Amino acid sequence: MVNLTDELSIAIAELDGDKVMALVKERLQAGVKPLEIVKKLQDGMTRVGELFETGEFFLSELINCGEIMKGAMAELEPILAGGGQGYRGNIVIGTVKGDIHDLGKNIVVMLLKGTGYNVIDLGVDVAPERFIEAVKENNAPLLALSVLLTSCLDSMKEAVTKVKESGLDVKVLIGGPIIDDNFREYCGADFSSNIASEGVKIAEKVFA
Ligand code: B12
Repeated sequence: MVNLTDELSIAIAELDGDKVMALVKERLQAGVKPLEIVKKLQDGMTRVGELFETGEFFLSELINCGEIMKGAMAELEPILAGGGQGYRGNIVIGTVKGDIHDLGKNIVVMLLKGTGYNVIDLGVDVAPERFIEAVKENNAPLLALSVLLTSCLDSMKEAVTKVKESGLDVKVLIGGPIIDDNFREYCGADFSSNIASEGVKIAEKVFA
C-alpha cells in the first residue's frame, strides 16, 4: 500500500470532498504550484485504486473519487490552462477505445492549452479511425493517446499501428500510468510518458 503522509492525499483517499476542495484552494492561495497539488491528489487516488483492488472499496467509491478530482481540477484549470500564449499549432488527443478514464488526459489538455496549442480533444473510448480522421481534418503534427486499463493496451497498439499505416505525417505520443518505453517500442509510437508536463516538453520538440 502507498504510504500517505500529506493531508491532501489523505483527504482524497478518504473521499472527503469538502476537505479536498478547502485544501486545494488554501494551497493555491499559498502559491503552491498546481502540478504539485495534482501529484498529491494522484497519490491519494492511487490508494483508492489499491483499496478497490483489495475489495475494500467498490465502483461507487471509484466514481466518487473521480468526481472529487473533477471538482479539484475545476479550481486548477484556470491556472493550468491560463498561460494565454500565442497559437502554436494543432494537437489531437483522446483516450483509446474501451477506456473511459480521462482525468489524467484532461490535465495534459489543460497544460497544452496553457502553452498555446489548439487541442482537439476527442474524449474517451475513441476508435482508431476517429483519431485518423481528426488528424487529417486538423492537419495535426502531433497525436496524443492516453490509457489507464491494462486490458486496453491492445487498443493503444491498434490505434498507433493504424495511424502509422495511414501514412499521415504525424508524431504519436502515448501516455498513462502503465506506459513505459518498452511498450512504446512495441507499439511503434514516437514518444511516451507517464507525466502530464512531459507532454508539453515533447510537443515543444515536435513543433520546434
Ligand atoms: C477515478 C478512477 C476511475 C473513474 C474514472 C473517472 C474519470 N473521469 O476518469 C471510474 C469510476 C469511471 C473508473 C472506472 C473503472 N476503473 Co478506474 N480508476 C480510477 C482511479 C482511482 C484514479 C485514476 C485517475 O484519474 N488518476 C489521477 C490522474 C491524474 O492520474 P493518471 O490518469 O495516471 O494521469 C497522470 C499520468 O498518468 C499522465 N497521463 C495520463 N494520460 C496521459 C497521456 C499523455 C499523452 C501523457 C503525456 C501523460 C498522461 O498525466 C497525469 C498527470 O501526470 C484509478 C486508481 C489509480 N491508481 O490511479 C483506478 C484504476 C485506473 N481503475 C481501474 C479499473 C479496474 C476500473 C474499472 C474496470 C472498474 C470496473 N470494474 O468497472 C472501470 C473501467 C471503466 C472503463 N471502461 O474505462 C484499475 C485499472 C487496473 C489496470 N491497470 O488495468 C485502477 C488502476 C484501480 C485499481 N488499482 O484496480 N475508474
